[in-house]
Amino acid sequence: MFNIFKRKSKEVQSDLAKPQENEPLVEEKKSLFSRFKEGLSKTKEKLAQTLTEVFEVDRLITQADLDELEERLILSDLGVETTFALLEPIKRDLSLGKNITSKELKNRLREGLLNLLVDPTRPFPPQGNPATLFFVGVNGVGKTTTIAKLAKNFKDGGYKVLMVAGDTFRAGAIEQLQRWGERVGVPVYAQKEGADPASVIYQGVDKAIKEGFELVLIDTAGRLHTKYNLMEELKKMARVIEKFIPQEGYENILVLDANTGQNAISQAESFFKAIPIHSVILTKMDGTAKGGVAFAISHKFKLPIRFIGLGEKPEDLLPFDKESFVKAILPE
Ligand SMILES: Nc1nc2c(ncn2[C@@H]2O[C@H](COP(=O)(O)OP(=O)(O)OP(=O)(O)O)[C@@H](O)[C@H]2O)c(=O)[nH]1
Ligand SMILES: [Mg+2]
Repeated sequence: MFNIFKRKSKEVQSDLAKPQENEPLVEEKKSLFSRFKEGLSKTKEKLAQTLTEVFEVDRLITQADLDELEERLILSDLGVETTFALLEPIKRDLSLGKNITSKELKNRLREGLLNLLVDPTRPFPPQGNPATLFFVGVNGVGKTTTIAKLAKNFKDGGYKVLMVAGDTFRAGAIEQLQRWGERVGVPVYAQKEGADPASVIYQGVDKAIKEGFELVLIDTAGRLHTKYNLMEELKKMARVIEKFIPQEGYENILVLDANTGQNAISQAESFFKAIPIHSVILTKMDGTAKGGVAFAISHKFKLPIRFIGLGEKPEDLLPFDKESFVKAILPE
């Protein structure tokens, strides 16, 4: 089990104000790297196609190489803005007449890619009683599955966990969460379909406080980020949490499906406008070649990526580790 899921004693918890405490251990990094490598093979293939031509033999690179690389990185879901940010210093050096070999370019790209990924500034889970995680995102991105996976892992790590069925909109959503609850052995607070989600959250968090739950995971209905009313509803739900839990105690997590590539950017933009977003979970990284979107999201919105989903089972949710991630998707 990963360190991040293990319950810390109260003394350690208060010592744990530093986010570095969440850093994976050395042996965890090794295991993350091999899981990432396996799960991210499609993204790697796509990037490899982009990069091998430049890296195949060690030689001096030219302006034309960089132009070609730029075009390909943009297409590999890094997007325009992020690609420019990545290549700008390299282009500048080349235009100043510096010699850059393809080996050096590879090292600089690795460094540059690492720098695009923003480090968390807050510990995880957040320092709340209960620590409260609020999951938002468009339809079908994997919110409910991700909550269940986290519930299982944190429960196994010794936390007292409650899931709250804040999706009262989609038919079958409450039952879906309840089924997961039974499967992973974590209780679910739910009301009836059609109930006001803000009131479900109110009651759910209230129950968690009264009954000493340490971690609350709140599910919400998938919503099209372009629908005004749905985003207003989300604001109301977020305000309920703000009332109960101090700022350092909750985290609003945007769940994004990596398959959506650059569309994930416009989703993030809309959710960001509605409520504060503290971090991102990228799901379905297993089936896609678009994993490069991780760089675009993290860089553009200055958001840390907390976990990535590499499959449908609870053990397929992995803590994000940027060194392992970059190493796994770059050609050797
Ligand atoms: N391959 C793969 N499938 C995933 C992953 N995460 C979720 N899924 C699948 O994606 C589908 C949708 O997942 P849900 O958790 O229901 O998504 P949701 O965001 O809650 O959907 P709505 O509540 O309808 O908005 C399910 O079939 C999940 O099994 C992942 O990391 N990899
Ligand atoms: Mg759902």
